[in-house]
Amino acid sequence: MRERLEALSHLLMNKRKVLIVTHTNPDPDSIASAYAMRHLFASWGINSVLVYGGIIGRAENKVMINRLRIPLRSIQTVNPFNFKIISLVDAQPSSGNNPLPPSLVPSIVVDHHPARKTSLLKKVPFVDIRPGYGSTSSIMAEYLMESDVDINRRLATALYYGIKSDTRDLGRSANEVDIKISAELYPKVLVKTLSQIEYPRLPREYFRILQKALSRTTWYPTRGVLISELGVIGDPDMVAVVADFLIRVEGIKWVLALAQRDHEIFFSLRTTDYPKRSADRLARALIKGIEGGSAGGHDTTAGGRIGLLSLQEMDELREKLRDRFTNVLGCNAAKEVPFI
Ligand SMILES: [Mn+2]
Repeated sequence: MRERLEALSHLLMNKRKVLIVTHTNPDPDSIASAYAMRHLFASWGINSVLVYGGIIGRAENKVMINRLRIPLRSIQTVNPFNFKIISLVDAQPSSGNNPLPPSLVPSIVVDHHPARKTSLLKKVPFVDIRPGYGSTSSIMAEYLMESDVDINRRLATALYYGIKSDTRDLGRSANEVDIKISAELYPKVLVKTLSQIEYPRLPREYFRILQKALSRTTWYPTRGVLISELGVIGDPDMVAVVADFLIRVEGIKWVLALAQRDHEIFFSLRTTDYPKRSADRLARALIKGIEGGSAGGHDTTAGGRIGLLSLQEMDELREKLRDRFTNVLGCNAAKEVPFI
C-alpha cells in the first residue's frame, strides 16, 4: 500500500486537476470509489472533476448522490481532452463500459474486475487491479486509511454502501478486506441516511417494468434457468434489478435479463452455479464476435450491451443471445415454460 501511494502521489506531482471517471451508468461502488479518490487527491492539494457516462438510473443512486452531496456530473459537461490526468475507477480502458473516447488512455486505473486488454493496460502508468476484492470501494478505503486521511461521515457512508451493494451485504464475492473495511467504516456511517438510500421511493415505472419482466420470463425447470425480457426500458440498470430479483427464486441457478433502449440491447447475468461456471466468462461468450458488443463482470454477476443496432438487428441479436445462453447451459427449447 505504501509503495502504491507513493507511486500515485508521484504521478500527480505538480498536477492541478484530475478527471475521475466512473463506469457507464455508474453503480454505488463506482460512485463511492470516485468520491473517495477525489478526497485522497484533495488531501494532496489536487482538485478533481468527477464524471459519469450514460445515466444515473436507480433511485438508490440518485438519493445517494443527493444526500451525500457527491459532486458527480455527466461527462458531456466537460472536454476530457483538456485533462492531463484521467483516472478510471471500477472499470478498465476500452472495456466498453466507460465513457472515455477510445483514443484517450487514462493515467490511473483502479478496479476489481478481472484484468482485460493487457496491451492497453500496459500503456497506463498507474494500474491497481485487485480481482480478489468484492468492491473498488474497499481498495479506495485502504488508500485513505493508509494515508491517514480523515474519512468524514458522508464519505464513510458512501464507501460502506459501495461495498455493501457490490457484495450484496458482504455475501457475494466479498473477501476478508471488504468485511474488515466495512466494520471499520461502520461507526461513521450515517445510518438514517443509509436507510433512505437503500429504501428510496420508487417510480411507478419501476413496477410496470417488473410486472412486464415477470410476465415475460421463461423457465427451463430441469436446468434451473430463467430468461426475462423487459422490453423497452428507460433505465438500463433495470436489467440488473430484475436479474438480482429473479436469482432469488428457489432452485434457480442462472438468470439472463434482457432489455432494449434506443439502439442498444442491455443484458444482465446472475448465477449461483459458480465455480462450475463463471458469469463473467459466459457474458463475454454471449457477445463474442458481435460488433459493438461488450460484456464482463465477476464470478456470479455480469452484464453487457450491444450498441447501435437497427430494429431488425435488435430482434436478431436478442434471439442470438438467448440461443447462445440456452445452448451453453444445455436448455432444451421444447422444455421451455412460462415462469408465472
Ligand atoms: Mn464494483
